Amino acid sequence: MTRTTYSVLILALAAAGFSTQVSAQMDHSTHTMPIAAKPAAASSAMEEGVVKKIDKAGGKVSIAHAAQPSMPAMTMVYRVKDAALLDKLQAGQKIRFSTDPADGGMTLLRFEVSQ
Ligand SMILES: [Cu+2]
Repeated sequence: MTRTTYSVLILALAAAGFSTQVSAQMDHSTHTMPIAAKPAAASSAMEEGVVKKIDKAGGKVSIAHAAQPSMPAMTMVYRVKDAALLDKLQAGQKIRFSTDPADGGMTLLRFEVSQ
């Protein structure tokens, strides 16, 4: 990301009242729009996805999530609420998971393996 686009992103997020979320890692910038427009839309409902990569050092996990009302299917990098979750996740797992609406759904709260 160039310095210019980064600045623009900061301004856009600040204007939307999300100035604290600048460091959030997203694979798709489109994710920002529904979050900023409708915080309440990011409910705690379970989402479906497939675990792609676990980054224990970074405390993150990549999940290819299924299409949702506000978003097409895509792979996104999530933080985890509890680092212990990273020990239970395995690449290739099909899971149902919930995320934290407080940060726009970018933090994995819990998951269950689906068959
Ligand atoms: Cu997404």
